[in-house]
Amino acid sequence: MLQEQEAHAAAMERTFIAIKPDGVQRGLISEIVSRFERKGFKLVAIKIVVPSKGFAEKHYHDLKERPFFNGLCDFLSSGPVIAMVWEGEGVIKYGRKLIGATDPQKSEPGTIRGDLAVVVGRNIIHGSDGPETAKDEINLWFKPDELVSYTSNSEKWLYGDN
Ligand code: IDP
Ligand code: MG
Repeated sequence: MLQEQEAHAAAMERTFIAIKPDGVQRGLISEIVSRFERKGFKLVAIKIVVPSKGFAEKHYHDLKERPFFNGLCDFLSSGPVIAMVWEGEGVIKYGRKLIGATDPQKSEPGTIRGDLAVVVGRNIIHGSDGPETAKDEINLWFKPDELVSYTSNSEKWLYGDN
């Protein structure tokens, strides 16, 4: 039992998820939050913020050589963004599955972008693409004391205890 609890704790991951200005303006906050929530992932941080252009450039620093970088950073800083941290086993990789392919034309139906977006420049949501990026992005967007560690009532039903 203790071993299983330790294995569960070790498998726990956190990822950074943001609803971009288009998702907020289109009234899709609750739709997106509910998809992560119903899956069984746990919300450990959330806030609404209008990022500055400089902040957007930091967030997307990996893409600074791409032709769409400037427009992308203008867009991310154009209005309110919902910044979140979600926790759960496999949440980094599975969060990307829930989100779908970068280009909504290629995202499968059933994914967030597949169901709710049409073009790559307005694909409504961001999710960290790996463990290192997740750590960096959580640190960029949140102070440590903004992350809330707690045990959810449903955890034993989601993960079992034997
Ligand atoms: P991701 O959001 O699926 O991780 P990235 O390749 O990291 O995709 O690109 C970051 C964001 O840049 C995308 O979500 C999208 O909004 C935008 N983007 C990516 N490729 C293009 C493009 O070819 N044209 C315009 N915007 C793009
Ligand atoms: Mg990315």
